[in-house]
Amino acid sequence: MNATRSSQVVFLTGASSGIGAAIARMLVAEGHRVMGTARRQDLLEAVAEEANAGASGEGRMVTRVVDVLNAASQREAVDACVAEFGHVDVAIPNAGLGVFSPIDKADLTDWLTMVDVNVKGVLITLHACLPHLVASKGLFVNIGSVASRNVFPNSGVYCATKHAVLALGEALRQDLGKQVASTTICPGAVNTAFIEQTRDAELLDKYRPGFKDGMPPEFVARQVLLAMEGRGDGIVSDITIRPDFI
Ligand code: NJP
Repeated sequence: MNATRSSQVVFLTGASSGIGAAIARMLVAEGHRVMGTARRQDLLEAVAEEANAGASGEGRMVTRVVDVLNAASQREAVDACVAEFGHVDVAIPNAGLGVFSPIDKADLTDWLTMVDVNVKGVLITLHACLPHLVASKGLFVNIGSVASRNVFPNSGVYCATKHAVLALGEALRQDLGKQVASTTICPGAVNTAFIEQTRDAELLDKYRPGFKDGMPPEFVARQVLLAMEGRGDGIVSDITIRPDFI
C-alpha cells in the first residue's frame, strides 16, 4: 500500500450483510473506495446506497454480484475494481458462514459448504487480488475468529476452517511480508445474521442470545480501519476482539 494514499481501494467480499456491510459503510464514510461483492443483489445495492449516502471525500462503493466460489467471476470482479479505481490497496475476503451441529449429526453438505466458502473462497479471492496487492504494497485482511485458535463444541468444522484462515495469514506474512501486509481479525460473537445458518433448533435457541449480545459489526469494521491506518507505523498482524459480557 502506498502509505500516503488517503483514499484507498478496497476489494471486499460478503458485503451484503453483517460485518461486510459495516466495513463497507465505515470505509466509504472515511473516504475509501470499495468494490463490494456478494450474491444477493438487492441487499448489496441497499448497502451501497447507504454507504454512498454517508460518503466523505473520494469515498464511494460500487458492487458486483459474485459467488466467491466462482473463480472466473471473482477475477472479473477484481479486474472491474481495477478498471474503476486503478488498483487494489486492500483485499478483505470476509464472506463466510458457520452451520453449527454436533459432529455426529452434521450434514456433509454443510461441512463442504463451510470448507468451500470459508477456505476456498478466501483462496480464490487471495489469488485474484495478490498481483495487485504486490504492486500496491497492499494489505490482506482476513476475517478469522476466536475459533481460529480455539475449538468449541458443535462447531468443529467451522473452527477448522478458521484455523486455516489464520494459517494462511501467517503464511502470507512469512512468504511475502516485505511486499504485502497481512492482518487477521479474530472476533468472538458479533451481532449479525451469522447464527441463522444453523438449523438445529435446540442449538439455535442456545446460541442466539450470545450472538444478539455480541459485538456490533461496526467494532470489527473499526479494526479494519486500524489495520489500514497503521501502515507506515507498523502492521497489525492479528487482533482478537471479544464481546463485553465475557
Ligand atoms: O455473517 P452474515 P457475518 N459467495 O451471514 C456472504 C466471520 N465471523 O457478517 O452471498 C459470496 O451477515 C453473504 O452474502 P450473500 C464469519 O465467519 C462472524 O457475521 O449475499 N458471498 C454475506 O454477505 C464470516 O467470515 C462472527 O449471501 C457469500 C456474508 O457472506 C464473516 O465474519 C464471528 C457466499 C455473511 O454475512 C462475516 O460473517 C466470527 C458465497 N458463496 C467470525 N456465502 C459472528 N457473526 O459472530 C456467504 O468470529 N457469502
